[in-house]
Amino acid sequence: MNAPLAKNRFAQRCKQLALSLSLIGMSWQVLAQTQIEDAWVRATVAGQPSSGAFMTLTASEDSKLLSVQSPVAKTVQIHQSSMQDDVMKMQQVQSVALPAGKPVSFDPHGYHIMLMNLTAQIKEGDKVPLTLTVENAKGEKESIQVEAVAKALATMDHSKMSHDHSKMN
Ligand SMILES: [Cu+2]
Repeated sequence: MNAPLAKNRFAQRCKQLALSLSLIGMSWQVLAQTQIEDAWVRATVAGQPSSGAFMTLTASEDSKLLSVQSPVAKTVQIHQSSMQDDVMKMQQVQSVALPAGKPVSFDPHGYHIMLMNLTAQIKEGDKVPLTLTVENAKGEKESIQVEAVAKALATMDHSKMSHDHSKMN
C-alpha cells in the first residue's frame, strides 16, 4: 500500500481500514476465479536442495501467474523447461499467461514451480502448502492457497536438468 503519509493519523487509519475491507471483499469476489487441479510436489531425498511443484491452472478471465511462495522453500521460482540441442534446460520466467478458460499445465516437461533451498526433506505423502499470486488484466491480484501432495514419481530426475540461472543475478 503506497498511501502517502497523511498528517491526520485518524484519516489515515480510516483509509487503511476501508482499504483492507475492500481487499477482503475483493479476495472473496475473485477467490473462485482461478481453479487449481492435481497439485503435487516431487518428494525429495535427504539433503536434496530443490524440488518441483506441478498442477493445472485454469483462470476464468485472462490472467497471469506472478509468483508462488511456500514455507518449505526459501526461494520459489517459476521455470520453463525446453529442449535445446537435445538437452533439457530450464529457465526462470517472470510470469505465465493464463488465458481465460484455458487449462495451463505445470508439468515436468514445460512450466513448473521450482522449490529451491528447501528447509526440510519433502517426504512422500506430505502436504506442501503453496500460495499462488495471480493477477488479472485489470491488475487485481488474487492469492490462492493450495496444498500439493508429495509424490515419489520417477518419471524424470529433476536434479539432472541443467539450470540456467543467468537471469537470477
Ligand atoms: Cu526448474
